[in-house]
Amino acid sequence: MTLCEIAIGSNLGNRAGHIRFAFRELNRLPRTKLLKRSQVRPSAPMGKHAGPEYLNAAGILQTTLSAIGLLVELKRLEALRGRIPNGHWRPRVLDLDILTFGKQRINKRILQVPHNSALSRTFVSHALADL
Ligand code: PH2
Ligand code: MG
Ligand code: MG
Repeated sequence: MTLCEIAIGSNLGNRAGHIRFAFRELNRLPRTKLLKRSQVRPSAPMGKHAGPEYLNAAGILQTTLSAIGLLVELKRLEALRGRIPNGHWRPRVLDLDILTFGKQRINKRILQVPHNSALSRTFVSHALADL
């Protein structure tokens, strides 16, 4: 059983609806429970592709999935909401990032955990402070 922190973001379409969907579906993943959910806050888009304002949130999951198994599920949820892979930091309907996965350190091309660059962003640290 592993505790992990997930960052949630959306800056396209029905942003609040996408975040509600994320919380609901995270709690329905196989072998997984959503233990805590942060508030949802607006935040100015950070990074090179200025776009619409984001809504950001975070949650804590308890899971017996592997980190890669969880990543596959998160990508599935993003796609269900209509996300089309369109490159790094482009506007997106739903972004679900694994910030931490227990004490594991993972350095694969598809997954880096802990997600140190994300953990240092204010829209992530504000959400984590709620948990
Ligand atoms: N996500 C990004 C890039 N910039 N800015 C905000 N405010 N919130 C995000 O979630 C975000 C971002 C890439 O994942
Ligand atoms: Mg992200
Ligand atoms: Mg992502």
